Amino acid sequence: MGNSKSSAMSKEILEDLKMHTKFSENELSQWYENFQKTCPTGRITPQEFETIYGRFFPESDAKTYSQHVFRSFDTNDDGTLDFKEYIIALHMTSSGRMERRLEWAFSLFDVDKNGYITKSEVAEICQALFKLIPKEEQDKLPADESTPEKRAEKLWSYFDKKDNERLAEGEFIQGVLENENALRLIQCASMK
Ligand SMILES: [Ca+2]
Ligand SMILES: [Ca+2]
Repeated sequence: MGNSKSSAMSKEILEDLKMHTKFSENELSQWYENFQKTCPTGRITPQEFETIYGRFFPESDAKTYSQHVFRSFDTNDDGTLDFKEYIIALHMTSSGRMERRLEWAFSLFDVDKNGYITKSEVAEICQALFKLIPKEEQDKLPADESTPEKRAEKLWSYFDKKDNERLAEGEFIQGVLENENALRLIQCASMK
């Protein structure tokens, strides 16, 4: 690189991240260094993300799911993940606080980012989740979860909504908190 400016995190971003996450300045600087190393351009493309993500699911097809995860992390919608988005994502998905993780889950299911989840969005994410389950494990699933369509149907039924109604964030989070099965079904089975 040879450009010293590009290797330092701006004060503004650092302050922002310290405020919005529980990470320390030390941790953030460490991550920034690693991020710059793996990603010299400072931006992760969907293709790079797919490659990174796919390593966690060697026995299944993580492509569609990783695209959804990427979309949920790309908060400014510019088609790439910058360091700030990456750290916020890390914070939300690894947070010990269930509610924070469910806020992220909501953004994952809200495919068109309009602030509501519809039944067809649930169906779309269930399709992607299903592909993460290795073939031999798919065969062992209970009858009412054995296809993406059935899984979506079952999950939607926990929210007490008609097929043409939609879920707001609070309803989604509450519904999942109140029902262990719903919590299980919004996650990928192989990621325990
Ligand atoms: Ca972005
Ligand atoms: Ca939506």
